[in-house]
Amino acid sequence: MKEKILNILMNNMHQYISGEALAEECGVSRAAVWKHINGLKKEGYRIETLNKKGYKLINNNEKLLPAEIQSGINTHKIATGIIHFDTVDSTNSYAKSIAEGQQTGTVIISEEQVGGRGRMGRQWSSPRGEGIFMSIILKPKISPLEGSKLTQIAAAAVCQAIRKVTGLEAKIKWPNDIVIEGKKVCGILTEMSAELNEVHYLVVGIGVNVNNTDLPDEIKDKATSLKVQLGKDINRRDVVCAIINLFEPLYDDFVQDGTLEKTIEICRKESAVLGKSIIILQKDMEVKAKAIEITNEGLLKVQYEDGREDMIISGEVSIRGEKGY
Ligand code: BTX
Repeated sequence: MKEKILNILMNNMHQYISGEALAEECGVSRAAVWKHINGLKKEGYRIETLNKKGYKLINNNEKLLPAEIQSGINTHKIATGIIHFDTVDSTNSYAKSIAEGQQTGTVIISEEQVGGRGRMGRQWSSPRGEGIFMSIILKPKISPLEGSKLTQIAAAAVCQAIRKVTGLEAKIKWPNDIVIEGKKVCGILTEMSAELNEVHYLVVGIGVNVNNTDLPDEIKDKATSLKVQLGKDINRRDVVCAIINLFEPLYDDFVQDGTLEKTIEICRKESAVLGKSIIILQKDMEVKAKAIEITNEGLLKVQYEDGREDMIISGEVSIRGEKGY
């Protein structure tokens, strides 16, 4: 109901709509309309109320507010609960702090992060209002050994979402980046709380550079944004909704039917590294190899220069293309 009221207000942006008209269109009482309007205000929407005239939605400056996202998704579990922040340390850290008490699929999203994190203690640049910073809390009944598969599922969903919304040729740089023209546009950080054979929860964190134009000097050479690539602003909400809508079926395939088939098909088809020479970076070591296959389990099969083959599990590994992808 809240989404329906929001939709009507959005379609009549900057105009007053009477409580009576809203009540009639939604088939509820005026008191119920008032209750939902208050709910929307609490979520951050600016709605003006004027006696006798009704309610008017003021431009929300494209914030990624929960009801707005929910009106653009068709999922059953993912993002049925959304917690929105104007600012937060890290959506992954916050998600972990509340995960025990949340149901699977809860999404944390923020307009900015002041302590955005990458893997192994690295930083993730997260300027206000420009990118997407979101984390999904998941509680699948899987073995902890399978946790990294969630990164592949998220990568497949984000890659498809970017292609669908922008038409840009996004590629997956195994295991956790999405790149365009060899530059990083998205990073995925999957974190897990588990015992030896039981997962308590996983948090899949997704950071996408959307409307950034001024990327920090340290990453300028290797990072890009959708806006830089497309030459125009992109609606962040469209990208968020597409990610959520594309993530759920791939996730369901995995947790309900135990199959990663579609995910791996996408990871192979859109791979930025398969068939290419890469450098594997692990702790202080750098080894040259060729990426030859992504297995059905989501591992990367490589061949070293001496001909030996190896299977690489994501986790502590990064790879770099010899030619910069
Ligand atoms: P990563 O360790 O693979 O990549 C981190 C590296 O990427 C940094 O060391 C830096 O070189 C580069 N980098 C930093 N910021 C950006 C950026 N905005 N665009 C491109 N490159 C960048 C990747 O880790 C995983 C990132 C996950 C981020 C999400 S955002 C929501 C959630 N919350 C949170 O704190 N992290 C995740």
